[in-house]
Amino acid sequence: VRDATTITLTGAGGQIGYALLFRIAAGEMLGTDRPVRLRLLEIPQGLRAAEGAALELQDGAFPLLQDVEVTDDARVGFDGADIALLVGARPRGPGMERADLLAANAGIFGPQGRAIAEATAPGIRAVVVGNPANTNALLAAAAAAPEIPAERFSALTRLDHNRAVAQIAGVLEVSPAAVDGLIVWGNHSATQFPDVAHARVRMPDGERPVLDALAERFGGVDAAHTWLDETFLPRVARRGAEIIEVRGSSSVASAAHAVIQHVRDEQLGTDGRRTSAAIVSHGEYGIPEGLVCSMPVVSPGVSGSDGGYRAVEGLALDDRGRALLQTSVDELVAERAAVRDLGGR
Ligand code: NAX
Repeated sequence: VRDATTITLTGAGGQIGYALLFRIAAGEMLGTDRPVRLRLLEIPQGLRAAEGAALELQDGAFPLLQDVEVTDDARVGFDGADIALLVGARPRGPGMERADLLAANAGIFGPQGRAIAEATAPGIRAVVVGNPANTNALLAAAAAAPEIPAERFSALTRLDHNRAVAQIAGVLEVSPAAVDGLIVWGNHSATQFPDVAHARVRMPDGERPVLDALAERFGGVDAAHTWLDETFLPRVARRGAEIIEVRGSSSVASAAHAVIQHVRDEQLGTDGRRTSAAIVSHGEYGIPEGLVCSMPVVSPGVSGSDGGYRAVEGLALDDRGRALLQTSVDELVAERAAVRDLGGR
């Protein structure tokens, strides 16, 4: 059994927090050989809900759970954290413009970035879930510099990735495990680009590119592209809205599941398998440097301050793909411009 890992969860009194905590305590995120210490960071209005979750965690009598602390003080909350799950964010209120939303969250993620730089363990990895996730991650990373390399921050697009895999698996009538190499590019928003160009699928009669399997399914390459453009892409990009419409509330358990997978893959490694995560661009695929943009990634796992997600380079994008990625990148550039000088030091 290894030393305990300290995990700080912000927004621990909220819905995703509630869906996450018990799975972490059960060892589903880091493995059943890793004891965990949980720090639940909330704002004053959320403290009682987080305290209630802490009582229930106690009632789970989880063998791996060493300690739970609930606080509304960021310095206490991030003290010694090895992993930070930044889920708490300011939701869009009635009549709130997107610019107001960006500014309100800049006021959260800038200070949290500073607190992370000052209080966490040297190998800290932070994933931002709270929306607008990519730009919140950019702000937190900027505020944590220079103490913490920007590469230690990521934003969650694994839910989008899973949604895309599930749609492909559904239409081809295979298990999601048979679909490999799909990529979600861009922003965690309706402009995202779920890309199947490099994906492969194991069909009962052999493995092949997803595009070939779709052409067989729809009776031709053109019909496959029509389905991708008119059904698949909008369905994946607007799935969050569909869930709200049907369920009457935003995605919670599927989001928590994606967080578990994102962190597990980053920490324990992907075994060379590609997945999608929003990471800081170094100019890969022409994405402007410094943007937190979803792209294909692998992780060798994390050991000390090494490892974590890195971009998979060299995959070809055709004209359609380039244009779709550019639309999402333009949105990220606009978000960055809107929050420049907000939230930093
Ligand atoms: P909830 O409103 O249920 O919970 C949010 C919690 O965060 C609340 O308890 C609130 O008190 C707390 N909070 C607010 N500001 C805080 C701060 N400064 N420090 C600590 N805690 C703070 O929302 P929930 O359904 O849990 O969703 C959380 C966030 O995830 C939202 O921003 C949501 O938009 C985002 N999502 C992101 C997804 C992704 O794929 N990246 C998908 C799911 C989800 O929509």
